[in-house]
Amino acid sequence: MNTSISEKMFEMAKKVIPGGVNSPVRACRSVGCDPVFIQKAKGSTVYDVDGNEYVDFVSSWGPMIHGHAQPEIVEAITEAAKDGTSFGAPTTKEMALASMVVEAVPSLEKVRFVNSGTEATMSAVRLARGFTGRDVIVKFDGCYHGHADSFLIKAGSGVITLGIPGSPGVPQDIVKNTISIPYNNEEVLEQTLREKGDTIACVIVEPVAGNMGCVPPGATFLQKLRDLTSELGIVLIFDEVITGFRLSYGGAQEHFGIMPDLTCLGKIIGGGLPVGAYGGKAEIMDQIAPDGPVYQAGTLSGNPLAMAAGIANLKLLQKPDFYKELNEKAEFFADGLNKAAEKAGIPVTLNRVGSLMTGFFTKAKVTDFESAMEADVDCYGRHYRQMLSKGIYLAPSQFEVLFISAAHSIDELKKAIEMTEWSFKKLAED
Ligand code: KE4
Repeated sequence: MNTSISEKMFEMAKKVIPGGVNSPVRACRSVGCDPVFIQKAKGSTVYDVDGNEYVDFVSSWGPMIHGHAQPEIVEAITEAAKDGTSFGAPTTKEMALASMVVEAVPSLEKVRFVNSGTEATMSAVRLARGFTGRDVIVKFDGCYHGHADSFLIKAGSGVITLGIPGSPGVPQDIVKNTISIPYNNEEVLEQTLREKGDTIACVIVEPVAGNMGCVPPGATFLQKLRDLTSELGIVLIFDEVITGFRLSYGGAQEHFGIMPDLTCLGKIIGGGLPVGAYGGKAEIMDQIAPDGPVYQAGTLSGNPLAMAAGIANLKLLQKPDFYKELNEKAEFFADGLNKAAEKAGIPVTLNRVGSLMTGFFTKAKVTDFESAMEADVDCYGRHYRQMLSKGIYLAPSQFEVLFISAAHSIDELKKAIEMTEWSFKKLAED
């Protein structure tokens, strides 16, 4: 596969952008190759600057649930742009999308739009601290909530992918207020919350972890978390930046039937444009300025183009049987991956929830950060490079998830399964 133009672009980009990328995981450091530069995308296919095409399973890290350049979404953005791109004033579009989000997500009474998942989570944590008057936050090892200072303690995604120790640049004063404990460990959870409960403002959790690879919650984990935080007056924040509108139209909280106090959203609600959101009970949300004293703001928050994309995106999600069909495709694909691993005789643990999945190169069960770290990342790197050479575009990290979109056809999934069989066979032979 000729990637000479990508190679040239990457050398040029590195002269003006740190690492040549605007987000670290895109640099493909952990999979032992340089990134290809994407020229364009349509449906489930992405095309690089050398004209190579790939079946896309990254989906821009989650937003592209309908595939790329979806006609109704492109139309909505184009039409909105003709009326101006930003006013810094209230618009009917942000009220319309807010109403759709509040109606869709069971625990939401009010929602505030921001420009990224990180802004959503950092604002939700500030709100929880302001509402409770407490400083300490609890997160889980391997979970990633964006790059705000408070979260860069044993964080997932690019932090574990690049093996960055600790949290350089984050003052000890911040670090001391973040407690990170093992995901799915109810004993440590109860001990921590009971010991420090009256200092803890919130627990923030990915209801399905997607940043140490896909790690589902244990059968009683989320209920235990809900019961303890309710008993101790701790704000429970579901970080649904990945799971929101992905696991169901009401997100993970609808899927599992567990209601948090605050919810963070991103990715899908922007339809590929920069949007984040946080919301929850009016009693808490009314503490946000201008109604309350907790300050949060943003020049481009509720941007009309992004709102138009979000509205079009959510309308498409309301199609009858959308999630049933999406999850059936995902189940078909996961079965194919499992069969490929069995056939090749290589150890792969596949974790899947709905259309989110990760194949860990380990024979152990993967239930938390520690067990995820047992995966053979070099093996993943070889698999990644082999699949890329065959036109299959996977996440450039063992600790990210693979997304199935509505645009994936069964034939494309069959092709990807065949390429997986070929790649696994090569891994077994080498
Ligand atoms: P952003 O600030 O990147 O929009 O969202 C941060 C965030 C918050 N919460 C969860 C659960 C997330 O997964 C993310 C961002 N996800 C990563 C990939 N897993 C974004 C990809 C990247 O960093 O380039």
